[in-house]
Amino acid sequence: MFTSPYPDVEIPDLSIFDYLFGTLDDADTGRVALIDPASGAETAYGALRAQVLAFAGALAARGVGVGDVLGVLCPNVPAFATVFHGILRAGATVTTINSLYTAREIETQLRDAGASWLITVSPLLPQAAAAAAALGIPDERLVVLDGAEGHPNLRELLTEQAPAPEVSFDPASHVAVLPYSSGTTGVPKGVMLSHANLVANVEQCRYAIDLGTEDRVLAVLPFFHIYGMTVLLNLALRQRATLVTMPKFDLVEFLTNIQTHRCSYLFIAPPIAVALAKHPIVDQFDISSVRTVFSGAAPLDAETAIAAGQRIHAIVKQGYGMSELSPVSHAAPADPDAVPKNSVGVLLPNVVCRLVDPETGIDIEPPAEGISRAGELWVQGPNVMLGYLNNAQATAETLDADGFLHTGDIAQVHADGWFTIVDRVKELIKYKGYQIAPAELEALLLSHPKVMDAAVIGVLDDDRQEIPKAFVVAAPDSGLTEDEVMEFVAAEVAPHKRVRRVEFIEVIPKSTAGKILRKDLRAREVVPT
Ligand code: 4UW
Repeated sequence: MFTSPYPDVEIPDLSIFDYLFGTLDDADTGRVALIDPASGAETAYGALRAQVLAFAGALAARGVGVGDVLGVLCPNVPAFATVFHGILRAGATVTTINSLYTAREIETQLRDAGASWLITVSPLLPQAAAAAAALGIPDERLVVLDGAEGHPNLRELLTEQAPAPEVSFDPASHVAVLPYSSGTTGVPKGVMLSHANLVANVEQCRYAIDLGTEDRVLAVLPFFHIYGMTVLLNLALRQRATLVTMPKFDLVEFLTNIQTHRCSYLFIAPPIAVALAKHPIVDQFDISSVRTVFSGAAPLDAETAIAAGQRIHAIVKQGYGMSELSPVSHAAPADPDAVPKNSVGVLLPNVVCRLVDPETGIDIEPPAEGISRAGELWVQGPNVMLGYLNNAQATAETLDADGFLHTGDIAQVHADGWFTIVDRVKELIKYKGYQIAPAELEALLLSHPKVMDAAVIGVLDDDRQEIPKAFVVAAPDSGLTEDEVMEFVAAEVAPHKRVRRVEFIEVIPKSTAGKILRKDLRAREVVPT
């Protein structure tokens, strides 16, 4: 068993609202919490707290409380913070939805999560309304933040000034959020994270990630994904830092926002590090305000990390996380030279982990010197999820009786206590840091009349980016083409889930139990390592 180099921290037994906003003192209330670069509008911490309370009050006045699930389909705008924390303050549960999802995907998640409300913005109303209609969510429970005829909007709800309700729940067992993750196998599942999970992970990160009050953090990673939710919406707000919100990634806008708002701290996924290291346009901007770039969600190679750091004169480092871990378990320490650039750092306080040989089930011992053999990373700590929603079997397969979460990632540990992620044994594919569940694409492909059988795995493209590739058995004489397959999928799923390569084969390799033998397919390919 491996332990953290940090002493344990005390995790306050509070709801996420009380933890973040209950401790707001007079000096904090005037600080800027959020900046919307589009309008230049600034929201101070005191104003944010008032909005969160007012939103909670408006929901409570409409009967929302403990036991209700509300979907949030919204890009990164300051109002996201109001809505997210307002729902939690009302005692209800939030399921955050990727804002690029199609109506079909939104409907699937809302249905699975048991959501009875949906909060969105007008540009996403067509797909939101289609999903809401399919589920029988009436217009008065489909909130359009910036306004749309026949729907409640944010201004209206906040001006009611309804008092925030008295709510009572146990932070340790009450589900705060339901992000969706495919885990180690199958289709996306609701990850039940309690208030205590969220509070714990912020408190753990506070000791391991050197983000402070004076930092201006560019919020380009989506708040709907667990990474942005915890490190931006929760950690940055707890640290009383300032978030500069970006609804979508665009390199020029990204650089412009850093330059204009003097951002000092960036949380990113690896493709942005590649751009910082290589893209010529970076030189046209003054981004000297940036002191730290923190990458996660997919592997970042040392060469890119070093090149990006040298070019922009900033510290570039990595962390590791997973939705089921709320999400952070490992992060590179403040001293930039303490761990190599390809390392995800050391264990956060209050977490322990094991590396288990997937073949033998035997624990890998700490090496006396140098780097250990590779094993599956198992993590235990206060940030480990309660389980998957309505899926005891998937929960039992992922979370063992001792509370260790089997991550499906293969890692190595160095004698000095730092880890590297070297492989993945689960089905999950990551495209630019976003999850793709092969099982979801396979089910979709099988619904095509000309597809007899299909399997999807992650392969590397020419830029060494992981992309989904479909192996398809076409119906005899159907004339099915690669483009037809790709277009069929593209029409049904968010852009990151699109199948980007297709190969027709005679038969999908399967075990006697009918399970797709992904490793046989991987053996034919250049795959991520
Ligand atoms: N190297 C290699 C990495 C890495 C990685 C993740 O979509 P999910 O469930 O969750 C995430 C969360 C990432 C994250 C959150 C907070 C944070 O501080 C941080 O570091 C800065 C990262 O992505 O996908 C989980 C899966 O993503 C892969 C790995 O396979 C994991 O199981 N993954 N980080 N640094 N792979």
